[in-house]
Amino acid sequence: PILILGACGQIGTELTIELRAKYGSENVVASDIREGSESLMASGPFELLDATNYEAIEDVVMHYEIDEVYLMAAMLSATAEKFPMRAWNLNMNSLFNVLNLAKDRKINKIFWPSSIAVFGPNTPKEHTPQNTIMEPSTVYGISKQSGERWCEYYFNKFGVDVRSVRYPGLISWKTMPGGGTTDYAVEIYHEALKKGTYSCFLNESTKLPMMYMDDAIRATIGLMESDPEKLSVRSSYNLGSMSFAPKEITQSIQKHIPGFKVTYAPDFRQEIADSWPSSIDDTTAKKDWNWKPAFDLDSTTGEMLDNLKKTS
Ligand code: VAH
Repeated sequence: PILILGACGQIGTELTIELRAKYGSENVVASDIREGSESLMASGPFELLDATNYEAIEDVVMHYEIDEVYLMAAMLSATAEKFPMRAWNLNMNSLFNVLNLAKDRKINKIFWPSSIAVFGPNTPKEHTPQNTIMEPSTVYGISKQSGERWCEYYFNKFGVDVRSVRYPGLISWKTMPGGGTTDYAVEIYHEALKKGTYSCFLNESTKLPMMYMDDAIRATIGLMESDPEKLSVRSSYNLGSMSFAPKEITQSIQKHIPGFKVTYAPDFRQEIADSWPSSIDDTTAKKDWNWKPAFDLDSTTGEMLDNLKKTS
């Protein structure tokens, strides 16, 4: 059976749905610090769990005979700048909990998300390589860089089968993101439909690597199902699909909503975004486990607007 920590978050919600569809609801235990949507709570086993509490996780792992853990609980980049020590505690101690469960052979496979936030201001910005300078300047990025080092260490020293991808900004409609710098790319669709206008907290030319959630979920499960012999990276894989700036996503929306207007009011998140790459080289993921994205900006916009209209 599988345990998802942080199952009520932006990625966790969709991973829970997909993994339950694939492996059967009873084989996927969802957990979070608070309860989730009615549909999530009704669709299979759920446990209230604090991902920083080792004994609580261990109890759930033993009770359900869990063998795989997806650790999706974290504090994201914008919020982490406001609460550095809480972010470090959550992001790192939750990882140590699952790595140590695997080291003690209580579970035998882990997925842990890294992020383009591991890169910093002096990292090459275009086609950022798998191996390059990484001096992250955000609390969240520091926690992700450190987490990658620990994952690789536990793989090399203790044979822990931990797998990871560096997610770009993720765009989805089922669950709002919480406290990220790329959240503008989700909010903008909601506001375009609700108000026809949006005030963007990044400037119009801030180009960032982005991905539609369906691609991100497929990549995550695809990596977890890959032959371990083929995996040459045990820190975290670069993962790419598209890159765009607020002005491009605005133009994409205007093809459906011609009168849509965006104003720009950069806030503290501009500095975070400026420290990140503009595009990612994911050759290694393509080579090791046949990664291939399916959504570009216009197909993402079509999916987002269609689904938000249906569910609003
Ligand atoms: C954030 N959505 O903005 C997350 C992600 C690459 C960005 O890590 O913090």
